[in-house]
Amino acid sequence: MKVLVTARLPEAVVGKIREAGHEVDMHLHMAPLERDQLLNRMEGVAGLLSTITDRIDGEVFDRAPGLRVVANYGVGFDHIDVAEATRRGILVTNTPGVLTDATADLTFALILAVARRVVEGDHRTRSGKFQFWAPLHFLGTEVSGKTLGIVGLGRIGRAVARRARGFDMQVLYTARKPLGRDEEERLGVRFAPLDQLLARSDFVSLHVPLTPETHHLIGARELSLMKPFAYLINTARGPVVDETALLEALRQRRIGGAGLDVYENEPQLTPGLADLQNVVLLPHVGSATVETRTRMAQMAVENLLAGLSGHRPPHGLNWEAVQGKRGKG
Ligand code: 8YV
Repeated sequence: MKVLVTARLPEAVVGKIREAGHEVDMHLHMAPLERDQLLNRMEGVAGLLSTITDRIDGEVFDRAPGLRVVANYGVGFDHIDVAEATRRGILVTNTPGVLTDATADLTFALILAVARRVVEGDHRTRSGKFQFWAPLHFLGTEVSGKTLGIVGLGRIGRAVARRARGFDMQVLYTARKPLGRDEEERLGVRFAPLDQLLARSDFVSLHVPLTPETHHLIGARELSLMKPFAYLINTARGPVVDETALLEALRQRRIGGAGLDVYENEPQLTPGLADLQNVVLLPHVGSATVETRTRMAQMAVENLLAGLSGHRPPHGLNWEAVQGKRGKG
């Protein structure tokens, strides 16, 4: 069967698709496939291994009537129309778990970077501006012992909570379904409704998927509830935050700063954001370690091969629904 891999992945992993007897068409350039290129390359495709930079919707499915599986290289799948895939009997899979630690680590990298002005300090030192030491020079905010608000306590949110313990932080969280008391105690976290969490936290870190309910979850009103010296950290999805409102809050110093790995209109930034001192901006690298990206590729390929051979994949998002459809079809 024909498999389209829309981004360059390690040869050792892609080799597994060939070993299984499939023909692989892999996009080899670093820059993502343009929409037209993606549509043109869909002809005859039965398996699609794709990334966040591809919008996978009905128009894509129309080009490949024999498409059986879309294996997403990543845990978040807001760029894939899963309902439409299900309607057409196309299996969609993702790669949960393997990127949890890398993303939680990066969350802490951002917390520390914004609070201790790591990037600003690096620039200052490189540019020869470190000319003396003084007691009141280059002060930041202490992280240890502060309150961290985790919005969304899924796999990554929990991993962030575990790391926060090492910094003796108090951890508040919001979740669709609060945990039981025992589990809260085990994790060292306490439930707070979003408004309270925002008002009480020194660092607010977002770990919710992007859905219609979480779109602009953090807007002008929510930012106005935050403490004037609190920091917002986003390693989840850009559109969870109203970036224009965030820019305004940062400009007016209504919050202390922000550490962002994701943006509302990625890879574009809201004009003005990059001019601010009180932000650290990363290019969506939450899962970007050699170890994690290799595991993601392996898991995506396992999912893809299972789907192509009609077996239950390790991480299918719509396996049961698709089985039901195929059964009827
Ligand atoms: C990936 C991510 O970089 O898994 C996710 O949801 O955002 C990142 O880990 C991206 O999805 C690659 O497709």
